[in-house]
Amino acid sequence: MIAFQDPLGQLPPQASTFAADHDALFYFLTWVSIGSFALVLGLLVYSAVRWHRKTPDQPAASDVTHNTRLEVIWTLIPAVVVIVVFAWGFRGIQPQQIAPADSRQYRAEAFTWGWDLYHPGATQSSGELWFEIDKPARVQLTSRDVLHAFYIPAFRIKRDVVPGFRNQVWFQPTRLGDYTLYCAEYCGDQHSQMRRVVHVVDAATYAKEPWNVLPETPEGRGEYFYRMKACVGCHGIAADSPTVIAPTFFGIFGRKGRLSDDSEYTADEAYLRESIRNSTAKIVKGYQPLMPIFDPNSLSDDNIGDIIAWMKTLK
Ligand SMILES: [Cu+2]
Repeated sequence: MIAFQDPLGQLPPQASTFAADHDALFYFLTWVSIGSFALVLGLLVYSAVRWHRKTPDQPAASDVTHNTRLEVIWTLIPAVVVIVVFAWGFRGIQPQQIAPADSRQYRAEAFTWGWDLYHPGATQSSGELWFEIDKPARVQLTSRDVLHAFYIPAFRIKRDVVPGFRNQVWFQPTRLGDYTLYCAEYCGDQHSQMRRVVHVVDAATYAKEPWNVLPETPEGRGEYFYRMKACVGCHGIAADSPTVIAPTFFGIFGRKGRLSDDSEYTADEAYLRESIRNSTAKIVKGYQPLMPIFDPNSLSDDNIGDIIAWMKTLK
């Protein structure tokens, strides 16, 4: 591993063992691109000024049409640059392919538009991720619906999350702090909502399993799940929230209305439970079945109870 610091301070902090090498290659490419752009443009401008025709009938200053030596040079130099970039990139990507045997096993399942994130051994998902500093972590990646991509810029890792296919990524965090996980594959309307905080913590903090620490009241937990399960992307919580994609949660408990088959519904406890667990069972008139399905690993019955307790406060 080489030690390379971002000379312009334009990149995210280097928070994994992959970052320094990645940044060195990034700046090599940047400088080579700027250098060749300046060289070509400079020669072009110089030639245009130096040898342009001064009068319409001025004869050409030179009748040279071909220079083999020059052509060999301008073919060889880019070829060497391409080979260097390929070799550098290849060498850099190799260690990213195989996770060390002692990696902690995480799991991330993407859906429109959020993430279910599982810590090692956990059967219940959490909304954010905690990693221990200097410990390798492997994340298994699956999608419930469409293409997404697991992207943590501070770790310099990005991997496609493909429906029907298991992908994985690994890294070793080297810097304490909070970073951001993004979806890097445009996946629909609320794609930009697919951001989550990832924490790099010391061993003592990690041992306390902070991902199991939830708000104390049912209403507090309900609001937490509302944000973490990405309900927030479509359902507003104010009386005047937009209701184009999905109904607002304001005053939802006890609300009456019509379903797509014109039957009547009342949003009581049972109706809300069913609609959160199995969103396509009943569709409110005028809406599309867009909401993801939440199985009990993603959202337990207790979690749903918390959400309903919180919904009752929205009025
Ligand atoms: Cu996505």
